[in-house]
Amino acid sequence: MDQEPDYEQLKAAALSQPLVSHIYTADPSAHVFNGKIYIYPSHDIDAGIPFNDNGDHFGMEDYHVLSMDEPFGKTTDHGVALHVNDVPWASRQMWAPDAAEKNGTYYFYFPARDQEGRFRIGVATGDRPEGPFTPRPEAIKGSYSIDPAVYADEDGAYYMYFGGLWGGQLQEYRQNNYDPSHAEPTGNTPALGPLVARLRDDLLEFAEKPREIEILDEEGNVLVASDNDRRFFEAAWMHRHAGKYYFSYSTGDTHYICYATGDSPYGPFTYRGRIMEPVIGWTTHHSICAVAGKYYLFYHDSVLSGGVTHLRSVKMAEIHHQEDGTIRTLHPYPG
Ligand code: FUB
Repeated sequence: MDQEPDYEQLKAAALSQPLVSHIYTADPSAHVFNGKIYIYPSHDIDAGIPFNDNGDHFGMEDYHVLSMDEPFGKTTDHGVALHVNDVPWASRQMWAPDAAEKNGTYYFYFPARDQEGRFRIGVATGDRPEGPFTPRPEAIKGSYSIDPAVYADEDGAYYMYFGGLWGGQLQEYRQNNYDPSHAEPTGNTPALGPLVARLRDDLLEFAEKPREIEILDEEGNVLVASDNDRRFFEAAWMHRHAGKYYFSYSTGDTHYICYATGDSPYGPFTYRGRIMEPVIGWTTHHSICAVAGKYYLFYHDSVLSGGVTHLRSVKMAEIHHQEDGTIRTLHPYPG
């Protein structure tokens, strides 16, 4: 039997400490708005649902927005920004969100199960980065699965990246069509890719059908399904550095945060390495935010809750892009 980790020791050895400890938070999407860092996390609770591979125990009901004036500064919790009871189409499981700003309006994107139990992605708007946000009555047309990440490109276009396997239901879709008889591919067949869709100018709907992204190995072949150490699982994120697009993601059951680079927001992206080794807890999920010329990784782990996988805490650490464009791998417990 595996020995229970010493959480006090892990806490002391950790790269960083939770940004807040009065609530559990996870899946942090960080942005700079109006000169401040805003963090849009999931709000973890214990909904009393037993653990399973479908992630049913992640029974979150609402979202809080966090902010700080500067990296590693005091974190403010702005309270409830959106509750599942206020979203007409959603039934449960308010999972990893993101936000974007355009012309002074703030757009909050979130996945939740609809009344039939299928994940959709919704949008809610507000006039302040911390909310509250008013949800649209319907989910985004043509949206499915989980983990929206909205990237504002330098030319003014906005793209949504999304998708997640297993409980995130991505394996039940092919070419945007739902068929619950489909399972995750296996063996040497291509792994399922994440999706990307450009958003309409009003940022409320897709401007195009979602396209599957290819993540390639060093020889230019699409990563295969059995390559669990490198294939996409969930937690898509996009950032740019030195003219390149960096697509980063979680490998799920192997617990890495990896990245791949390319020349277009649509990919293809070539696998480049790991940003972070596994954290305590099953899930790993992150965002990358540039502040005053430095890049920060926002991530989570379950050390504070003593390893409870659905009670996580958001943390942050600086990351470094090296001369050759690679990112130095972080170890979450280096001490
Ligand atoms: O927080 C619920 C789910 O766990 C997220 O949507 C996934 O990315 C994983 O972190």
